Amino acid sequence: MKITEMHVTPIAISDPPLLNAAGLHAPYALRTIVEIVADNGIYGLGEVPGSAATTAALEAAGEVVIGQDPFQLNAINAAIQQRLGPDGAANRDQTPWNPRRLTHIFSAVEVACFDLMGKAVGRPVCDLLGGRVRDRVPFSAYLFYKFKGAGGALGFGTDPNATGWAAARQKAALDPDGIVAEAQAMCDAFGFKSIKLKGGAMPPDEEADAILAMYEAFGPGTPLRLDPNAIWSMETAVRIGKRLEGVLEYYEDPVRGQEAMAEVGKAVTIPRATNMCTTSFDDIPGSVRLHSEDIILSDHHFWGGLRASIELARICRTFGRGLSMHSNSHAGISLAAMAHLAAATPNLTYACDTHYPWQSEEVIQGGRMQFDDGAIVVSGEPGLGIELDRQALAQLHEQYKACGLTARNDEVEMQKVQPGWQFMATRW
Ligand code: GKR
Ligand code: MG
Repeated sequence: MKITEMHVTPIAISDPPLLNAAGLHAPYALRTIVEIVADNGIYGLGEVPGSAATTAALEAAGEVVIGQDPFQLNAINAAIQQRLGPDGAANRDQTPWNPRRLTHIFSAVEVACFDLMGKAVGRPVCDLLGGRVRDRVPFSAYLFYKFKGAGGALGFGTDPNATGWAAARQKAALDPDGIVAEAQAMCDAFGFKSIKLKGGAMPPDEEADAILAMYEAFGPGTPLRLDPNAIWSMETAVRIGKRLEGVLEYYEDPVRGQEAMAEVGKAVTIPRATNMCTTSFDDIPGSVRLHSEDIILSDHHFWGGLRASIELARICRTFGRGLSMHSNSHAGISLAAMAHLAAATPNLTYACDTHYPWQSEEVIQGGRMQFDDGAIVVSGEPGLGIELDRQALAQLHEQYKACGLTARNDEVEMQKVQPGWQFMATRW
């Protein structure tokens, strides 16, 4: 089997005005969709965080992917690396998301190849990753502080006819009551059993109050997580950590860097998790030496694909790290890939993150994927078990062209609402 075509399509999906340490989500989240077609007519799909640079890099990668056998992932990786050059330094310190280009590009291509391979042999992707250890992949409710509105256009318009979660997700959530209401609406709508609050947006004690309000509302049996995206000082992280001991399931990136995370671990008994200080295989020696975290949030987009994520899982098992999964705003191709990966990863024992409830548009046939009592039921269909909705893809590509965004920049979006606002590596 030979790859004969590779199509790269940037899309923009509506995203509400969600707040985080880096600022405010733009009205649209950018994703890039990759479709790889083989000489037998079978196609495979991949999806990664989008930007104009990602599109250009994927198009360049396409020049060397065409002609390859989709089963030869090592050869494809080597060819892409030769075409694009090696990854630069992760530079994770200054941005809340990971800019490693090669890792991203290969991840998109690799997932599309796995989809293709699965369709070619008539087996689901999880079977190609070692076989499923679970049929259902639990996800967590991912809460954000947010401004009122639905997103989709600057001005954060709301749809007066929205009902259910679509109505709830338009409401503002700027204090503990708002966060509890958001949590209840999201858990009611999707059945999630674990809850994560994206912090770093409000003064730390207010975020701790929101966690304590949820502990009160949901009871001690509900796993709670708080993620300030490394924007707190050591003093704040230790003080707030002490307030939340016995309450949080895990404390995600309270401070910046492996050394600082290790220091928090000496003072606070809550397990520490990261998707910011240990984000690549190069970071593993430092993680082990310092014990910078107890749990690593994997993400196939950022760790270099599905096979790399399985390798990460084994490293986590070897060095006594728990394993959870990180998310950004995404569509169904990513969600399907996350579900197959989690299904085939024995030690992925925490409910995975997903931003999916905050999005409303889809590129896959049949529309939005459904959560069943907080979980995605892993498809037994060949490949990822999804098909491309070509009309929706074309519409979301038009939306990409019309929206004018070329890269994620939450600081610029925040400045539209609060002139002069600036990202700070340590704010509180
Ligand atoms: O989308 O605002 C966001 C998140 O803050 C995202 O950028 C993070 O990468 O979800 C992520 C996290 O867990 O750090
Ligand atoms: Mg995080």
